[in-house]
Amino acid sequence: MQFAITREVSPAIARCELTHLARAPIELTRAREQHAAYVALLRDRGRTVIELPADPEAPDSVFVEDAAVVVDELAVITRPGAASRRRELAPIAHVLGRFRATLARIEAPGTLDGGDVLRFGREVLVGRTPRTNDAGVAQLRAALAPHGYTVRAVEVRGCLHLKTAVTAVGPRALLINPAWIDRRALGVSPEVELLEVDPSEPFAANTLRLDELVVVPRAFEKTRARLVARGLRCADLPADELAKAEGGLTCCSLLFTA
Ligand code: CIR
Repeated sequence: MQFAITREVSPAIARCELTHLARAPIELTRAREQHAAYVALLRDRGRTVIELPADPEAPDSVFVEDAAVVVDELAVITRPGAASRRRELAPIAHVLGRFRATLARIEAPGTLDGGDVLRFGREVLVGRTPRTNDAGVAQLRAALAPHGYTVRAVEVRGCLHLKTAVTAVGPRALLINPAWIDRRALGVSPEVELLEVDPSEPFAANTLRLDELVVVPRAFEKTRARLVARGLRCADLPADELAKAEGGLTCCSLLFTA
């Protein structure tokens, strides 16, 4: 079965961490409506959704992706780079413990945000960002390498996470914002197709791939048109309210099979 862990938007979302964006008022009701549409799409696409209740003490807890890296063989509970986010881990670890016999953990001094981890087949790219350090990358490698994954650090500049700058839109295709990530630094094999966002839509690189469907934030029509022209099946979702908290589409779920 295919599962998705999500978490309701915290009433404290206005106190979220921000790195590259100026603080703008976030409408809680609107954020919750958009999040509900996201959860509904996951259900439509056959995911069994495990929705955790909101945590009023954890402003960013809707962004569950950052708390864990889940592969078929095990789950790795992260240690987020922002100390305010570490209380988010326990409930996620509790749920994942029902599905994976092994839960590895990133330990101090390591830091790692799940948003910095892009799995592409057996290749795992990890963004080196203010949230993810070398010790975090090394610990993730130690946890995944015995299962046949290659873990490689990638430099990212100008955005929060690796997946703000690049996501997979097909089994051999990545969508990138070349302003935030260097094509060559990605180091993927030459047969991997690299598509680019429309330059007027820098945040469009964070798409959510559900089977063959590529979900794009509704505001990014031009990038979506590029993907459609390339023959990809696309859908959109309203995502602008949580985007003010520097969150994208991948951030709001942890997807895995069991
Ligand atoms: C943060 O700065 O941690 C949150 N405001 C946004 C996290 C977004 N998560 C993600 O990109 N995976």
